[in-house]
Amino acid sequence: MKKTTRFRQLLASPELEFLIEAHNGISARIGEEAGFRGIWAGGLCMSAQYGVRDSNEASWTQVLEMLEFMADATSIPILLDGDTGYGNFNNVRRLVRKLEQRGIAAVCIEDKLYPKTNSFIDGDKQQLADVDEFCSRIKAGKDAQADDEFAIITRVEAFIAGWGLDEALRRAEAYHAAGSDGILIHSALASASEVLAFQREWAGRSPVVIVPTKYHATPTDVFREAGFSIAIWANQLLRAAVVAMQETARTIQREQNLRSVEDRIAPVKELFRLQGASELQEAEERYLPKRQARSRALILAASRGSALGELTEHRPKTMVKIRGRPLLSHIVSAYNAAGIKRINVVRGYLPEAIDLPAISYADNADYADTSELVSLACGLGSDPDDSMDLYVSYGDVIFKRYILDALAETEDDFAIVVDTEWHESVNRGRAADYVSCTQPHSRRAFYQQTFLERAAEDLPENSIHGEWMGFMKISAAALPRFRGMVATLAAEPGSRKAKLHELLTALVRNGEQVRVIYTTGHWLDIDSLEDVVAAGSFA
Ligand code: SPV
Ligand code: MG
Repeated sequence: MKKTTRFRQLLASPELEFLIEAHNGISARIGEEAGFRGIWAGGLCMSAQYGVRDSNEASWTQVLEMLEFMADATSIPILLDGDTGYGNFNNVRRLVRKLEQRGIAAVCIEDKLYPKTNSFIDGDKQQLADVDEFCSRIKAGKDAQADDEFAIITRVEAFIAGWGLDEALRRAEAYHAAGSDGILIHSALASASEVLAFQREWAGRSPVVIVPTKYHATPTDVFREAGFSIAIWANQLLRAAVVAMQETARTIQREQNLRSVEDRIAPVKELFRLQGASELQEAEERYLPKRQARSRALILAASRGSALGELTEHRPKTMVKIRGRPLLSHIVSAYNAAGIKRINVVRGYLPEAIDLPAISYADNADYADTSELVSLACGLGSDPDDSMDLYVSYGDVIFKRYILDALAETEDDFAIVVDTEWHESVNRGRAADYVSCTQPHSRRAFYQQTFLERAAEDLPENSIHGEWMGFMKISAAALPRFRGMVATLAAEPGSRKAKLHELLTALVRNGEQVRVIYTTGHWLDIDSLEDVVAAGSFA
């Protein structure tokens, strides 16, 4: 239903209806949410929120601008307090057309002269408009409206200006004859006697609207029984806000902290809600091009690294310095350079010694008696977010960003990076995760995808195709499955010491395809003092 029609219904309703004052978008929405069926955009509060006087100091187009925000923020009709119509008949015509364009349902104009001032400031000194001239404003406004349901309420200021009931009735009659859709009868008395006397004599010739600001103590039932059409609560929201703002400003100024105010003010989230922030998020989903799935990283860094001796007496291996920066900081930089900034590190040995900023931490308290699988389970458990791809790597492996870029290009659920230079590790007799794949590294592997078959530390040399560097990418879609598998495996008796290559083999056993990306070099596993030295030139 059109807002104009809804306002007409309020005006014609046999019940006493109410309008609540609002002066900007958020107060209008608050009024609607409270259950009001209509809004009074009052001149007093609209000008006050701009910090100026209710004397046409804010231009009518500035009022119009704010009205547009109010109409956009609400679904209920707005009655504008249009003061005197901002001029003569010509200004009223233009006003009516502009109000219709901005979705305003009705306007109230008062029989005074431009520039007007508020009725409660020396009201009896205020000059009323010539009746005929004011009627020309009404007629021009009615002729200008494009929508038949748009309403023009005319406000009789006879009581305010110190005239009596007869003058009020004479004027109301003339305005009614000129086409006014309802009379707003205003009074500055502390009792409702003037408006009640008018209502009795007017005898229902047209709907009568009142503003009980000064006679606020009169019970609402009195208005109901008198048969008024609408009562306007004309300034209470802004007055309430003023008290709250004054108290809050003084408190913050005095205390220079937010402790005592924080719980007494609306949470920021409430502002978001009133602004309709969630609708924008939904719209972004609908309209914006889908961004590449974002990624996060999980770094397993629980072990001490005893082979480094004194170097790890007061810090875990991942905090050993390479070129003046902890190993972990090099790893974080490589992730950051690949656009991955959300990083979770699983700590174990001397957790408080790992304190790089902008990282979240999970602690494997049992690190001394467990192995990588338990740390992985611990890290996965600490971050239940499955909306991003996950990269897993070790806190003692430094690498070039190239490795991450190669992984990022895969669209597989599971992908690992395998170094083709595995002979060196075999020759040096160091423990390494060897893998056997669907095909060895060759030119062919460039155009035919390679998948993992087995991973172990003790593969027979003739079935080794490479060495796994500990990098694994799990797609967001596969993460729930991956979590399940890790949890099941970690819960098995005897798996407390399980290494990650066992997880790889378990994935294959469960029918998952684990994509293999062959590379040569570009990474370094820090296992010994020699490695620390070598890392200096690598980094
Ligand atoms: C307003 O709210 O701006 C009004 C009502 O016009 S009053 O302030 O009582 O004049
Ligand atoms: Mg006003």
